[in-house]
Parts: sequence; structure tokens; C-alpha cells
Amino acid sequence: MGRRGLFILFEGCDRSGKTTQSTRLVEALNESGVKAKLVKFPDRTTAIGKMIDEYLTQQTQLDDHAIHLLFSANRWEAMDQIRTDLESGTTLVVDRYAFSGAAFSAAKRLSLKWCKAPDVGLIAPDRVFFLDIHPDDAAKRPGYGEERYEKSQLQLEVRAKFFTLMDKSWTVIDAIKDADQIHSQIMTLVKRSLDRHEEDPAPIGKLWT
Ligand code: DGP
Ligand code: NA
Ligand code: NA
Repeated sequence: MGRRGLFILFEGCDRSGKTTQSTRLVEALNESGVKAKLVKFPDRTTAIGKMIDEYLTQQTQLDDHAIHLLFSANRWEAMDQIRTDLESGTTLVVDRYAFSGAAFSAAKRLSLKWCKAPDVGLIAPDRVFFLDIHPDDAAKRPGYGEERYEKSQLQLEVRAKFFTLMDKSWTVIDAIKDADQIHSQIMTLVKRSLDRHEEDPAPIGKLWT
């Protein structure tokens, strides 16, 4: 049996370049012969995801606790597929996860402990890249301000919450740098993780346990 795939996560504030970098990483891994797939949260295509999309695009209002639980449910409903893919040897590159869940909701003043609870036990990432951008710089990027959370004061608080959630599996990347430079920095680190996993494979972990 071959090795399981790695779970590589991108986190960050809005317009930090996660979507660009996660997409490029998947392409580069596939080109170098590593089976890899992109996963995006929230997944707006499911029934739960459609409710989240309507909330984010400000077509509906929802209580902060209720929307928090919908975001969490949207991750749980993907767990079977994520486990199947990892076990079949596919490396998953994931654009946002439970850390966004905790950071955004805690920034809205829900307790961090309450925010983390529904995501306890999700499959844990092996490595997290935090694309760090100051909200004032993010606000200059195209499209900023269209969705519900894209406001500088909230984003500042989200960024602070992310810093409280980091552990040794995280790498903070200066997201103001040129996209090519960021991509090669990340590719180098991911190759190192893949080599280490090849020599000394780690089992699939559980988040926040
Ligand atoms: P994105 O599609 O990556 O731009 O994310 C949409 C927005 O939703 C973005 O402002 C971040 C926010 N978000 C992502 N995941 C969660 C979550 O689990 N909980 C909350 N409250 N917000 C989230
Ligand atoms: Na966004
Ligand atoms: Na994005």
C-alpha cells in the first residue's frame, strides 16, 4: 500500500492570495508527479454551502451562532471524501478551514472556546501556510469589499485571532511579496514535507484533540 496524501492548508484574511497560491501549488505538484487536488471551504455548491453563500453575499441575515454552525457542518459533510482522497494517496491542498471558522466568529465576539467546539475531531492539517497581509493592503486588491466580512476593522481582529490559533505546524508567509516568489517558497517547504512523510509517514490526525 502506498503512502497517504498530505493535508496542506492555506489560511489568511480576505484577499491574501490563498486562492491563487493554493491553485498554483496543486498545478505544480501535479506537474512534478505528485497526485494533488484542490479543496475549498466554504464549499458553496452543497445545500449547506448555498445557505452560506446567501449569507456572505448579503441576501440573507443569520444569527452569528447559527452561521458558525453551518460553516462547521459544511466541513463535516466533506470529511468522508477528504479521508478517502488522503487514504488513496492524494495530497489535498485546502483553501480555508476550521481556523477561519474560529477566527472570523471570535472576531465577532463569540467565545473562542465555543467557536472551536463544533470543529473538534475534523481531520487535522499536516502543514498550514498563513498568508499574512495587513488589512489596509488587502483593501487595495481588486474586488475587496463586496462580501460581508470584507471590512478593515473586522479583518484586523480576524488576523489577531489567527495568531492566537497558530502552532508549530504553521508557517507565516509575507503575502505582500510577489506571487512567483511566494509560490517557490511554498513549493520548497511542501517538497520537504513530502520527503519527510515518505521516510517517516504520520497517521491522519484529529483537529484540536
Ligand atoms: P472565501 O470564499 O475564502 O472568500 O471565504 C468567504 C468568507 O467567509 C471569507 O470572508 C471568510 C469567511 N469564512 C470562511 N470560513 C468561515 C467560517 O468557518 N466561519 C465564518 N464565520 N466565516 C468564515
Ligand atoms: Na473572500
Ligand atoms: Na479566496
